[in-house]
Amino acid sequence: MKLTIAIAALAGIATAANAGITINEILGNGPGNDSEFIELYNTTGASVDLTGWSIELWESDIDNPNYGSADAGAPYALSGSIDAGGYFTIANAQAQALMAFTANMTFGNNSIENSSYTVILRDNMGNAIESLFMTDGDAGDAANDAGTGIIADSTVGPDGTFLPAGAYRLGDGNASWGILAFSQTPPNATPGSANVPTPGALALLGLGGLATARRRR
Ligand SMILES: [Ca+2]
Ligand SMILES: [Ca+2]
Ligand SMILES: [Ca+2]
Ligand SMILES: [Ca+2]
Repeated sequence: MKLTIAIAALAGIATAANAGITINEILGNGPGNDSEFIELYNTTGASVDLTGWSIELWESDIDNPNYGSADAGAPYALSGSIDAGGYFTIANAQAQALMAFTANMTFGNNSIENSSYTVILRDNMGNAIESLFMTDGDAGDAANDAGTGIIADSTVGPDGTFLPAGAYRLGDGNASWGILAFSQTPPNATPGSANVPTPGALALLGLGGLATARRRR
């Protein structure tokens, strides 16, 4: 028994160490027509080549006939590298203009949809490195990988009865998430720079557990 537990623990550590790159922040439905970006964060002490990596977005509304299909222009093929302890952003032009940053890669408008979706980060071997389920809370909506149900590594939402505009880890690489405000009054998005926990975000967590890192079907 003890041996089994020890092996499981080691396996867990190995998985975390292998991942290294984490989905750190996402804004899918923000000010303007739709400011959108995804931020990755390198938790390791070495630069990582993202060539061949991809970000998938899967339609996750059970009442949508496209449930389980790739959203918008997904998957998004990544290129370039991410520095040790650094960030990598993919964003639409509007988000870059509004938030005054230059993304590592640019995608088109409406690249992240505004109802339940599942984000999967995949490495150059096709391994699922991490998954994030953003949900509007409707019964039946579910995290999935091309239509096959998964238990997402993280689930965020709903925000009231809506899909959260976005989500950010409460500190880079933190296991817990806060919800980004649609208005981009605090808590503000920080594409390409450190995530800063805010009292507002922590209060959200304390009140309703609206954002969690818990696994959910
Ligand atoms: Ca829904
Ligand atoms: Ca959107
Ligand atoms: Ca959806
Ligand atoms: Ca950030």
